[in-house]
Amino acid sequence: MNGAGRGTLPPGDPHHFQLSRRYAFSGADVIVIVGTPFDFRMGYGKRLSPDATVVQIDLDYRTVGKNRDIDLGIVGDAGLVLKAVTEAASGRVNGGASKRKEWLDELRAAEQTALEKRLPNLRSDASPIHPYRLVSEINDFLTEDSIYIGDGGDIVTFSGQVVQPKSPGHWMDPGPLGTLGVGVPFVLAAKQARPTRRSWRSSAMARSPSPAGTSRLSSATTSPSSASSATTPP
Ligand SMILES: Cc1ncc(C[n+]2csc(CCOP(=O)(O)OP(=O)(O)O)c2C)c(N)n1
Ligand SMILES: [Mg+2]
Repeated sequence: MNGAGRGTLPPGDPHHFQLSRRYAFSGADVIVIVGTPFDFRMGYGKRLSPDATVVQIDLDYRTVGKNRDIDLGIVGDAGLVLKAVTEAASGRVNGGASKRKEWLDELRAAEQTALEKRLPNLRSDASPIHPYRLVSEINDFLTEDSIYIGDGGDIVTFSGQVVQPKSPGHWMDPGPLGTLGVGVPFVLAAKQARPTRRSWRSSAMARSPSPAGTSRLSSATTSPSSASSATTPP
């Protein structure tokens, strides 16, 4: 899942994977890309296995098949298209999820390996704080209603690997063009759209001339947005 899709599956869902996207792209037989362009996060399509059958669904016909050849393109509202596909496939799927168990287990193992690699930094007491520890601490504070807004380069990458928004629309980031500076306007917009929800903004503020191999992060702010009120969500 990329930023726009984060939270679509809740953290506990058996199909929720956060750290194995690249692994999945390189090993899958069929890849269905829904509502997102082949942008820098997918190596403009290069990270998808060249042998995979690729289906792309998007509302905008200009996005379908852009940057990478695809096997099937469907132009339309993602929700409506997926609903129609589900209806058409109902009762016709041979074996269903049980047939994909082996692949799902493989992905889960890749996910676990990636998590274990990060664990020392997630728990690190180092000063300045390691970005993994920072975003992990914020994640522990998120409630069902929290909207997480990331603004930056590295901090969004770190956040994307750790932070788990609880439902769709509860994560905002600089998007397919990586446009920095969206943090404050996104907080204002989120507050306007969902006045009773709490928004969290994370941005890495400064660089330090740090020794090679250590974090470039010298300070970071994480705060409940100044635009958010103390109103308890309903
Ligand atoms: C508007 C804009 N200008 C420039 C860039 C190119 N760019 C990508 S990451 C980056 C550095 C960002 O540094 P910082 O805001 O400190 O975030 P961090 O990487 O530390 O999270 C720059 C300049 C961009 N993505 N968007
Ligand atoms: Mg920075």
